[in-house]
Amino acid sequence: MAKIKELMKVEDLTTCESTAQMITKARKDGVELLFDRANDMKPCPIGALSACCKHCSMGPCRLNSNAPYDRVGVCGATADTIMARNFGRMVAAGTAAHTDHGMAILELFKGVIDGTVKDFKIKDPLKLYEIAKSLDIETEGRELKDVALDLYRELELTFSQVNGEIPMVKRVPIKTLESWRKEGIVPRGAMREIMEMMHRTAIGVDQDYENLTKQISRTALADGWGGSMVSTDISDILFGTPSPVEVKFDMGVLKEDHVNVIVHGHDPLLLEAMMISAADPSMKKFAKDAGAKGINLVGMCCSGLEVLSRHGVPHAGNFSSTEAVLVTGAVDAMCVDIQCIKQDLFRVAECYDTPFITTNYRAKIEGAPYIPLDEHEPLKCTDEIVIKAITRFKTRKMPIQIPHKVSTGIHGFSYEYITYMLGGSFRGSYTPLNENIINGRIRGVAGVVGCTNPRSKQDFSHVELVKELIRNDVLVLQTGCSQVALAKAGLTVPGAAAMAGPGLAEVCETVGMPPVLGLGSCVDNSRILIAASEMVRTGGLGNSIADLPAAGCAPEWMSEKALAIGQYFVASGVYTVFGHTFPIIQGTKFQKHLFEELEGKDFGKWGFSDDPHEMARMMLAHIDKKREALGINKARERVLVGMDDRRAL
Ligand code: NFS
Repeated sequence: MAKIKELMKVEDLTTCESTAQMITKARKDGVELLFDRANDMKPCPIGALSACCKHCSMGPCRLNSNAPYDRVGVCGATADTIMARNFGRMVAAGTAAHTDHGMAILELFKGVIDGTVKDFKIKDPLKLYEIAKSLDIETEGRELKDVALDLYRELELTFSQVNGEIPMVKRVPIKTLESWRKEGIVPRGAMREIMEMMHRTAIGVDQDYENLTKQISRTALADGWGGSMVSTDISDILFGTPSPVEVKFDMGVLKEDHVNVIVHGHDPLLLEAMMISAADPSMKKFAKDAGAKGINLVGMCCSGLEVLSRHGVPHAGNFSSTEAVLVTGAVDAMCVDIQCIKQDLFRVAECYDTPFITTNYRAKIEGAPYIPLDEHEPLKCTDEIVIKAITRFKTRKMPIQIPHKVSTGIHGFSYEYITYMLGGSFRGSYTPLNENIINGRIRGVAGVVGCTNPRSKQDFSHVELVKELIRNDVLVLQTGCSQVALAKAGLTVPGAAAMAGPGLAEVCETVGMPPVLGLGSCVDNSRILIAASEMVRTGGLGNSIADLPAAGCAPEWMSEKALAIGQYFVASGVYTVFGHTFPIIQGTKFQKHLFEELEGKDFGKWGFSDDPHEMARMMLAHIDKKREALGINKARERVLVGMDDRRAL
């Protein structure tokens, strides 16, 4: 740990007790973590405002909030153009991440249909038929394989379609879709949208922030209703659609007497394959022979979230804890695939003698071992990793210190399960949800999602915000690292209804559900879009997603993927609040456009605050505004049906 001037107090860095313990230990061990680096590296003030343009070599041109608003770059680009261009490229990068992931899952699906991939099969044919039907593919009396092939061909358009509208927009409420058509932002294939976004943000092309914003929305929609949605749906078809399952969270899931294998990343394939390897009797015997009680498979970040909601695999923590978990000394192997993998993990792993393995050709780390995961023989990779882990267990040299904290939560609330949960097998629908919103027991719905970021106290804003929302009768849907924060805080159990307002608590108690529903990884934000569409379709809450008493928030975001998600929620009609920082200069035209004007086009709009209580206030005010517009702002008195009413009926 070289140059750090003054270390911040651990209690100012995180509210996660396990991570706090490990930061303290790492400091004692002389190992630097991202929290310390964040302290040592002040963010560039111009970059933080997105007021720097380096799209050509006449610059880089730096404008900032102190410069006069009419200061322009060498080519004449205004602050609004520069900020919109930068924003567009960030959204394009986030969209590329989700859609490339989605495409890889679709290719796996093709391999399963062709029979070239043998370790996986179609696990949820019902969902396959459902999705096919929703895209107008003939299913009646046809073989599963034929329908699957048609579905593959149709969904390939999500990525490659040059003109027209991508297939999944058939699931968008018609009024929302009409507003997109009016604005000219119905997405074509993601490749086309990302290509055009990159083109339009090059030097001397699109220099009108409003026109750029249209392409930003179109690109982001190709993510939310495209790549991400395909990723979720095909993963469900291949690995099973989640339904509620009890899961253990936090670093206490590591077991000193077991071989601990951590899978961290975003593609469910690695963790699904690892489950097969870890369950193999010969591997189990090998682990026993090495003196272990068994193999303990643990997930982290988003693939961890996806797989836990399908199989109940324990989860050790979110983005800001991935280095800290290595500090326990108890990790016998950490393997990673794509996205949110900090380069420094390899160095920290080396400090604790933990094998660290990259597995995806897209995401290697200089110096780190690479064992390719080939979907045609995935177990070749995962078996080798398990063997490495067992070998490390046998020769453990590092002292072990596992934080004991474990929380248990119920997760895996897919859109399909929510339908069933509310009405049972025969009357499953979103009607009870809508009715409870209309009668005011539930004030509204919020999606609280996204990353953790060492520049805000880990988990703090997620937990504070969600507590305040449920206290105000807002049902909270969650994905990503935010879901992990709330799971660790113990709010994903039905008992957490005790912390909810009386209306929401009553609904939760009746249904037996937690007030905070975990839906999965960040690509599973598409589940929130589908749930929102279903609420519109069910009736009584307006005609477009923008009419719903709903809001979204990513209080501790850090990734470009989060900006893509935020923009597709905004374009879909959701008021979306981001916390901690926003890459924009306040008071500019571009800022006004994103934060105010978009709402006038039947879209949502952006909001920003760095205080979770203020975020809650903003979201509640928006929800109340929508309730007022729908004429349901006054919670109706609960009317009990008496004998006279029954007779009248
Ligand atoms: Ni989402 Fe998943 Fe977490 Fe943020 Fe990273 S893990 S895709 S980007 S940090 S929520």
